[in-house]
Amino acid sequence: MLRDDFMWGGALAAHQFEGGLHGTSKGLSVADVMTSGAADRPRRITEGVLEGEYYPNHEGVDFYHHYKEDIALFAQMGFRSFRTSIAWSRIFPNGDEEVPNEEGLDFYDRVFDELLKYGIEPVVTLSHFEMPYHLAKEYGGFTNRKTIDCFLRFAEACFCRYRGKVTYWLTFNEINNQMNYKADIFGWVSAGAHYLRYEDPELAMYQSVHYQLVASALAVKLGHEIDPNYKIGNMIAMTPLYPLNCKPDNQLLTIKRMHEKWLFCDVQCRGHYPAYAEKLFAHKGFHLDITPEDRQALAAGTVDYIGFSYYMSNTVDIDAAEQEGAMLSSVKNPYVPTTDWGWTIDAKGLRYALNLLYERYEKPLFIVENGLGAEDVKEPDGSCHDFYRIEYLKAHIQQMKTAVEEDGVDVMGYTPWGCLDCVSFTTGEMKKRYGFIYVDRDDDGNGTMERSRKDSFYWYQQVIASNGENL
Ligand code: P53
Repeated sequence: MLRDDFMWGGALAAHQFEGGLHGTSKGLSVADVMTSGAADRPRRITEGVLEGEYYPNHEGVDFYHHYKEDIALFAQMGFRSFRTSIAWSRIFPNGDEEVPNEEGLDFYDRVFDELLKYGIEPVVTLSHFEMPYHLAKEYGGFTNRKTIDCFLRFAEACFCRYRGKVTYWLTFNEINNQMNYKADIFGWVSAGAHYLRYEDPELAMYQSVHYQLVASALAVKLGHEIDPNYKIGNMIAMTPLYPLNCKPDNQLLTIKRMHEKWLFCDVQCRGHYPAYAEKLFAHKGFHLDITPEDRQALAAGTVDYIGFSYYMSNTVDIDAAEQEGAMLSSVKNPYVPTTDWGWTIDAKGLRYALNLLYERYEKPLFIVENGLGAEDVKEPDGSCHDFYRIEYLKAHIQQMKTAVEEDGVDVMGYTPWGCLDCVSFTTGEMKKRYGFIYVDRDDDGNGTMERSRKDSFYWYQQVIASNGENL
């Protein structure tokens, strides 16, 4: 059985669903200069907002004006929690102001009040891929130590303002994605930096990651000082890796490649860099700016719980890696199918991930994202028969329950991604949908924004009502 107070809900991120850029005091964020793309056509990052380009995040699915209606639908499903993020550039439009922006603060007051009215607990990510554009442009984002102070001013404004309304916080969304510094989009949204433009992109990435880890730790400490009841977690993209076979080199490669995720979680849970990271910096000759005060900060700011996303597993093979010379690649796993966007569908991988995390840290785990991106069909009568989504979620919830009931893993909650259809992060598309609630909006920005319930809406309603017993 899951805990009685299990936090069933759903998850979204401000830049992907809020909209509310035009006609408000919100500043541009790094997500606001990203065009739309597709599975085979990467999103482009433009120099500011250009005439004639389409930026899907500017309007998202207009939660800014639909929040009452949307939250009522979440309540109807029985949500006990809702994970969202605060758009940093709504609170500090440029990021380096001294004083927060009242209109922005007020918006989230209204959103949190509306959630609390229905007994829905907000779970809030401070930074989900949406640093103010000005900080990226003028400071180089987190490659610059000054950005730590800007982030802390933002964190403080939120921690002080929403005291008594929000208890559960997360610092940086999927902080480990930027390890793939060769894909520009990850460094851009996580750090506000184009790592590839640096003389040594890998060095720039590790330095920036260090400043983010310090910022995260200082925020955890500050949050606890402002309210000792605050529960503050980290957030990693947990894509567990399997070795392709029992070749010893593949086993070792898997350990090595998992370090790309563990590094972040190790620092945020244990409060210091693991030995393999210190060795890596030494071997590469990276003399990072890590002060004794930074190390104290990391030690004093360990997280209360671990938040993570789980969508898929990946598989590694030493021969393929050597051939491509690309250590970050994955090979095909013959035992699991893939989605239309090429992500593996592997429910047991979730149980595996939960075990890996719990064995390593023994901290409560919160699955703050999971789901299936698929092209849905809305029927003329407004219904949507997304049985494939139900199948995906059901299998994952079953594996989560096995991890709790048989393996003894402590899971606090489950908030599937994109509970309301929203703009896809990697492709900027609308047609890659995750929601229980359909939104009438297409890839070119056409549509009425009308909301309607999919079959999965009614299914999830009974899952929550039975605390996961009736799947
Ligand atoms: P979209 C990679 C692997 C797992 C999760 O993604 C990932 C990524 C990409 O960083 O991102 C998370 O919309 C992210 C959300 C995002 C969601 O996955 O590209 O935290 O912002 O929307 C789904 O299908």
